[in-house]
Amino acid sequence: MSFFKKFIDRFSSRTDQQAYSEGLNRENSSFINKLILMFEEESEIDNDWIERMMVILIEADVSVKTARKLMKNFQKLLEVNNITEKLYAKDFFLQVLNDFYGEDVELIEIEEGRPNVILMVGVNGSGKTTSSAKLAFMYQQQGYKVALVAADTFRAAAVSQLQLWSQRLEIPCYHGQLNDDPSSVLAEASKQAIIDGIDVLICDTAGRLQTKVNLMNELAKMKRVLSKFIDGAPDTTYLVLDATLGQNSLKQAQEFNKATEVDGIILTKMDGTAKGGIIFSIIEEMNLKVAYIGLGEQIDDLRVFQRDLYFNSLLKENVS
Ligand SMILES: Nc1nc2c(ncn2[C@@H]2O[C@H](COP(=O)(O)OP(=O)(O)O)[C@@H](O)[C@H]2O)c(=O)[nH]1
Ligand SMILES: [Mg+2]
Repeated sequence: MSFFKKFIDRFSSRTDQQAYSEGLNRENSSFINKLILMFEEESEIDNDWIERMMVILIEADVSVKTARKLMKNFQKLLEVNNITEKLYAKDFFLQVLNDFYGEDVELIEIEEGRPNVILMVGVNGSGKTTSSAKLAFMYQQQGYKVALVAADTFRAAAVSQLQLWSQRLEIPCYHGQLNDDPSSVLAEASKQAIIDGIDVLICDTAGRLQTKVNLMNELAKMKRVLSKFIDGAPDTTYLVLDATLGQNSLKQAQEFNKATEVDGIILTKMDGTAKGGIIFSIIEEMNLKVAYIGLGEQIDDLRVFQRDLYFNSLLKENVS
């Protein structure tokens, strides 16, 4: 058994709950710890406390508008339920977060008999290539035949990075030459995926910062080409965002969201931030939900976003 296989076996037994607990930042300064401490104070809720809660939320990248809304909903719920003590308020706060977030995003169902195409978009460094490999691993674990496409043709390293992952996972990696038109790489890959009987085709793209019109045209062309060879493709488009960039990642997200139809967010590097409130702003500002979160650099550190697990991890001291 190869080193990598052994390594995968070791990690793949981790539950989502464990991955969340290990991955989310729990240092003293973290959003999570501050929130937990707020509910441990043995006194009644007053305006000062509500304001401190607001500050914690805003510091954690929740936008001012969203933080206000959350706290307003929270106060209403406390009033209705006659709760005045901080010690008893935690579960109600959890309920407010859950209600505000709403249902989790629906993941695509893999259709048999054709390549189901996932398109990854987002700026350079956000974690597209790594998340493509992690998604490939996830689908492979479910028994699907998976292939990767290196449609980032602007950096030589981008292809080799994806090839390395595909070798480790022992799956095909379709690629072109440096500076090829990404759409032509996608066209060739689509044809090959059909020949190879691929179930899930994950397309890693470049994240060049460009003008809105160029970005829009490039993404539209990629989608057009995919749908030309595979009916209904891309089945889903994920926008990959780096959680450590906070409100800046929100600005990038808005650019992509305007440029093309995005179905969900992959929020990476949640292990590297003491924050996490960006999730609420993404919903409020863009009406998009988080499909997956990245909780580290290992192959199984991408997990389906589950609001219950996430919010519980925010407010419960020891979830592991
Ligand atoms: N800690 C951590 N690092 C990540 C995560 N996702 C990606 N990275 C790292 O972020 C860097 C950029 O990732 P990459 O996939 O190359 O980004 P791309 O330019 O969008 O393709 C790499 O060093 C990755 O290992 C994550 O969830 N957690
Ligand atoms: Mg990349």
